[in-house]
Amino acid sequence: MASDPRNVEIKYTKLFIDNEFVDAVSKKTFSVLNPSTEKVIVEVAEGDKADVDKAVAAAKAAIARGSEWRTMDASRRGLLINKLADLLENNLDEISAIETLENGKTFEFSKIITSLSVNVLRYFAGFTDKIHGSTIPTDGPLLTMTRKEPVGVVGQIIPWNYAIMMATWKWGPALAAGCTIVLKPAEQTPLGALYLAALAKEAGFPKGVINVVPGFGSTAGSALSWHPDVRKIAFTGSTQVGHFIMESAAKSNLKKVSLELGGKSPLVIFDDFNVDEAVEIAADAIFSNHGQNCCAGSRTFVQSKIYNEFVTKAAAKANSIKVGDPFCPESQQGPQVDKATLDKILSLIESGKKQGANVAAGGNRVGDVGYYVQPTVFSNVTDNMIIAKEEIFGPVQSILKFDTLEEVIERANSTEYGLAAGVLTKNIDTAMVFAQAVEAGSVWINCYDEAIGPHTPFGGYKQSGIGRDLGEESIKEYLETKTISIKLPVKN
Ligand code: TXE
Repeated sequence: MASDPRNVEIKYTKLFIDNEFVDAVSKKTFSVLNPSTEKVIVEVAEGDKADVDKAVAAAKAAIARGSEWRTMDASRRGLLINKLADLLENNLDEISAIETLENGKTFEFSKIITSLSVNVLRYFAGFTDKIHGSTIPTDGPLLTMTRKEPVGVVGQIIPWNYAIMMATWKWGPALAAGCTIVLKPAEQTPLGALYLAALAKEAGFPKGVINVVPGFGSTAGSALSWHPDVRKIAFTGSTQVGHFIMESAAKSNLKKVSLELGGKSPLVIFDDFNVDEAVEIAADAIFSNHGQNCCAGSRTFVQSKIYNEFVTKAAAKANSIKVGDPFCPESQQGPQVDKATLDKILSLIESGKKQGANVAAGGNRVGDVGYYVQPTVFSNVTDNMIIAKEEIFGPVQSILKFDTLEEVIERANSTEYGLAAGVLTKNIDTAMVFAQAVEAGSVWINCYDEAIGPHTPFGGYKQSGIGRDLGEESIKEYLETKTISIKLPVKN
């Protein structure tokens, strides 16, 4: 890699179909921008329906009866996934530099996230030969067993906030189950996924098992979710697009659907918890990855007795966060991913000001080049304000006041989202009552955002999603269960 990671060479800019990098059928390209400089990094081939058709055909051939992939020993599939993990690890700095270049997260954070992605692949590599059915004591002289089979070709559509990690979250369980893949990365961040595709080829995956088609949601993404030969679609992104995906699955071929969508997750802080520690946990919960986290703790509920002290300290904490060039080691927050995201965040900040919330810190854009936003803290936020209801997906902390456990459970749950929640208290009863009552797929007690690793299922209640990523549960999303019964001459 170049000695300055900013100058990392971009080697892969075409669609990856059938183990080859190819131009789009239309020959069209689109620009990938650096959110820190607003300059074009590179032009990338723009996939559309014709390219999705080609990629799905390749993926279908790769899983046809008698194909190398379908007849491969499960243990060998595991070796291939492990090889991919090794290659990712060996190229960690380079791929992390690409993530920072196209996404804007700090280089230090990119490296942490890429190494977590290595762990994800290793976890699923270990699963390939441990996926088994059972024998069932049916009535009559029968031997009945279940067999787990891959669902077939899967379409995967991912967002830009963790470009590499989202690809590994989706590829790991799909490959462990024996499926073949067409991935559409987000239009803002196709480069990391293309790099990963090149590593998959180097690892030795047979052609057609993994295909990557960069392009836009309404064209390439939509073509994938409507495709009649795609048997399952896995999506991470906005709740709005989640609705489109469900609709296309319903109206095309009833493909299976798993969705990991947005959130407005509550972090509830009781007055028996150390305020300084709570401020740190709450800041990490909202400001990590510039607030571009589906499970961001974006509603900070603080009990009345410590409310004022918490707000003062939370503002000081936000003011201390260093915003700047994501490749600079001192930077703790880089730019937001693109202009549309910046504009959305700034307009939501304006709505907070207009609706009477108090700006305790930040509240503005930083500079006029690059999509930088000041870490922002709002106090005196009430449940009816837009900033307390809509997913901002930016570095904006909204602090709400509460008095009782019952009240805060009710308010925490009064949202259509249900991805995550946190509670900080020294009282085990309070913690457990909250954890059991809150409608969320992940709940953290006395921490936030911890243990999102390969082992733990991750997903949402209500309109935050359907199905689970990660953990053993995620593999089930990619499997069919076949029941086979054999008539025997005698029961024994
Ligand atoms: O998401 P989109 P965007 C939330 C967050 C953010 C907002 C908008 O609040 O501010 O969504 O972000 C593809 N058919 N989250 O616009 O549009 C698209 O190309 C098929 C939360 O980036 O949902 C990209 O690959 N695919 C979230 C992916 O969907 C379509 C992470 C996500 O884009 C499509 C990202 C269509 N019609 C945003 N339209 C999380 N859960 O972490 C778009 N896409």
